[in-house]
Amino acid sequence: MKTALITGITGQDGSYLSEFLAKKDYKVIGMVRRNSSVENRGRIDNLPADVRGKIVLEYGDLQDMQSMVRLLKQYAPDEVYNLASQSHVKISFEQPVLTAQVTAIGALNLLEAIRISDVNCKFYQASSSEMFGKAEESPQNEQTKFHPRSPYAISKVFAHMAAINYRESYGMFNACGILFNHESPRRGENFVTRKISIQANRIKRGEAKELLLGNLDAKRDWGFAGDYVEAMWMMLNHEKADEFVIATGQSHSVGEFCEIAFSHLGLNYKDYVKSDPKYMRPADVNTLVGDASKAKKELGWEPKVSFEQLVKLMVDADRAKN
Ligand code: NAP
Ligand code: G4F
Repeated sequence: MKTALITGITGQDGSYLSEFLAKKDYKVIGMVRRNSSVENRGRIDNLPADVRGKIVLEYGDLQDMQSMVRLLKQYAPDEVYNLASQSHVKISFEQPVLTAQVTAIGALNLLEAIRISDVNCKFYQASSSEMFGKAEESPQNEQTKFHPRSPYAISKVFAHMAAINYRESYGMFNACGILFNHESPRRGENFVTRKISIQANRIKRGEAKELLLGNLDAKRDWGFAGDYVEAMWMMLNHEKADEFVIATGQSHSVGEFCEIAFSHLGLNYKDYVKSDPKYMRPADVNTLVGDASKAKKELGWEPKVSFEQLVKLMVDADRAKN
């Protein structure tokens, strides 16, 4: 039985990856931060009992290297997935230093913890399409130049390059997945897709009158999180540590997401969606679209859920919760 250590296990991707690995008979060690309440563990605690039974939660923090050295020595994992970060782009403008401490230096802390613990493990870094930012070419692939547009994206570039540098310097098996946006019913409520799927249902039930958003013209390459965690595992089980873009190859605007979500509930989004400066960013990324040819060819990875299916499954999941 293999052992995987996951940082960020309580997040969207952490829950899907845990589920995926548990079904492959891994023992999963999830690093969790101390909180005043354990309510943020819902995504893990609600997994089926046979899956939950293979997950052990342990305290640790990306900002606390000692806690990670302890876990690495205790469990000697075969695979380490670094999914933890301050992952909200708009909030990174409000907390730039914290974002860098967690998302950039936190990743370096973990790489150092692996190096000094001398544990023989493979390492996955959750890199982001936000690193392309104001992209110079479209679609973006592994060779596209980075032009980060936020403290979050700058931090991700640092962590990405640190993972590559530790591979080159110390021979570590460090793979970086440059993942484009991926969503699900487990997406955090303040990311745009989930904000739309929740509020469209509230409007349908008569509990709200409008949905306030920021930039409706921004375009993203949106896929399903369940498909994307499989790519993480494929990267660590590939013959060589490398970088891979993971994307659907199609881009849609925030407005299009609203259109499908509202019409799925029999509503016209134009009657309810309004733009509010409060949700605008000092610098936004207007359009991102990824070219995942390398992952398709070398890993055999393919996205399975289409954009329209994704929007509808998120709206349906939030409808069923009430
Ligand atoms: P998420 O839902 O925001 O989850 C982030 C996780 O990081 C949570 O478990 C959070 O714990 C944990 N965390 C935050 N600060 C920490 C710290 N100091 N020490 C330890 N854990 C900490 O993010 P996600 O959507 O699952 O994304 C997973 C990773 O992929 C992130 O690194 C994100 O930046 C990256 N990424 C995401 C996407 C996407 O579209 N989803 C695309 C590209 C890259 P709490 O529950 O305690 O807050
Ligand atoms: O849903 P978002 O907040 O996601 P964003 O900024 O693309 O970042 C997500 O995907 C990245 C991968 O490219 C990850 F690395 C990152 O961790 C995160 O998971 O915003 C998407 C777009 C933006 O252009 C934003 O300006 O939607 C626009 N938007 C318009 N109104 C809004 C809103 N975003 C949010 N969160 N809230 C709004 O009201």
